[in-house]
Amino acid sequence: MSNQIPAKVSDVFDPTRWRSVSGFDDFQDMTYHRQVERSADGTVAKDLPTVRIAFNRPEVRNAFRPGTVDELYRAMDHARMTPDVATVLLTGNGPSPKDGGHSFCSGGDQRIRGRDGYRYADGETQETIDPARAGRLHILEVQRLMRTMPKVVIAVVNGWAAGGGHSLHVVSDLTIASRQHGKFKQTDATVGSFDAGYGSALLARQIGQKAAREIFFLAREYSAEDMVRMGAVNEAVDHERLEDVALEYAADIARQSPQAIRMLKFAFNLADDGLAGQQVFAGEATRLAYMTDEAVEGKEAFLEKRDPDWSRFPHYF
Ligand code: S0N
Repeated sequence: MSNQIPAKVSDVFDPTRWRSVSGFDDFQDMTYHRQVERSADGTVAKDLPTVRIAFNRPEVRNAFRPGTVDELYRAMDHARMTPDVATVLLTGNGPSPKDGGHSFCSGGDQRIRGRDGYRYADGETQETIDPARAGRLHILEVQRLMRTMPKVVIAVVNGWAAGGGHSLHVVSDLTIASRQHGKFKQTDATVGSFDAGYGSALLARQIGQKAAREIFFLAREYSAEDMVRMGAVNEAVDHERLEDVALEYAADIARQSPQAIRMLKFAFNLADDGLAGQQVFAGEATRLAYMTDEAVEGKEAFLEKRDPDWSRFPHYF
């Protein structure tokens, strides 16, 4: 593990609290950090249970292109698979070196949106693109991962959350936003796209049909305080305290039972996610059931080629 203090990637990022996660040095559009405790001499004393995944294209308001989404998915999946990570902070680096603008994420990069829905990487054309990688709205794969991963994802909205960036905050379990720079605008319909899945329907479940339709149909700008009033954001905080407060949330989450947090997240999702939500919840319930003597008896009876003896297990609670 590197003791190196990482570069300062954002105005609200305190590099001494983080280390770069190894194995992700090839990232171009995202950054991925693990929270650490450091000794007085700067060496890493221990890892803490929070990671920070951030869009790193502030010059285009942290818009995502295909490679950005690939990197986001890789970091998110690594966080999912890291047993001692409880919370993911999803945020945006910046401000922009061009004009000082703050952004969480402004959604799909409109400069590389193809007429047929493809999103081309630099230099690619419809003729040269690898068909296996073309036409994928794979930000939706990230949304599903965020939704089904057994960790709490907190959107830390440091600036603009627009279009597909707005949807990522909707899909996050919690949202904290900068009082001064956090701004929300659902521009999908303005540019002829539409997140007809979680971005709209889940938002309607969260804040009600009329308010969600207003956000999409009018494409107006909302402040962090507006969003708190609507119930779409948990808290608006002073900009300079944004990541401190996010880490306070994460510390509280880390004090809870991991099993209870998983079951609660999956329970909150279950009804809205239909059978897919039931499957995720049921998978965790089955894993728990495997830990009981009753399930062990079923497995052992099979392996010992005998009938299971259920007599020790009641039909009631
Ligand atoms: C965010 C906005 C409101 C900020 O306005 P502001 O502060 O006035 O800044 P600008 O001067 O407009 O921007 C600064 C520079 O950044 C560039 N830029 C900003 N956003 C984008 C972007 N999304 N793509 C490419 N470039 C962007 C500006 O062009 C400018 O550059 P320069 O300095 O060179 O002029 C404002 O910027 C804004 O409205 N941005 C566009 C927001 C938007 O419409 N996003 C796309 C919405 N649609 C989606 O995200 C698709 C949804 C989606 O991803 C999805 C959903 C469901 C299923 C699949 C998908 C999928 O497509 O993958």
